[in-house]
Amino acid sequence: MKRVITYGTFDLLHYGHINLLKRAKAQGDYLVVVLSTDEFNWESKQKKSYFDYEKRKQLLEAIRYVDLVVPEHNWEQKVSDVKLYQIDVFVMGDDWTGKFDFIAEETEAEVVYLSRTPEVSTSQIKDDLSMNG
Ligand code: C2G
Repeated sequence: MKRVITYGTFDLLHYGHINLLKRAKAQGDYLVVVLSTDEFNWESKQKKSYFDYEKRKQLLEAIRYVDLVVPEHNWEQKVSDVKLYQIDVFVMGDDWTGKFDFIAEETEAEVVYLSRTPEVSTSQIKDDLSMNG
């Protein structure tokens, strides 16, 4: 069983997120999504998600590619997560390219950066809605 992990806020879930989750799952057989808590978003990413953690978790758990959703509390938990969940492949969108290469040095996991889906983002959705009502 090849186990994959990825991280994110996944607010206002959109097809860019789905494309990422689909390709992440295709890297193995089991996908763990580590979902940023509301506190982590606010304190460390200066993001206030539209949907709270429980709702974002509920949405992710409804996606066929997702096998497990667990909380992301801080930036530092990735190495222990990879070990805890016996991860073989660590996946992030390529806006993070290079930022998590240390995972491959400190664990047995391979690090894979997948291309982002162009022209869609949570912040763009929010901007469009606030401008167009
Ligand atoms: N993503 C994508 N295409 C988009 C938008 C997002 O492929 N158009 C990917 C991002 O690259 C990321 C994942 O979807 O891999 C989740 O995106 P966010 O919710 O914006 O996650 P982020 O804020 O980057 O949080 O510790 C890592 C952080 O939790 C990552």
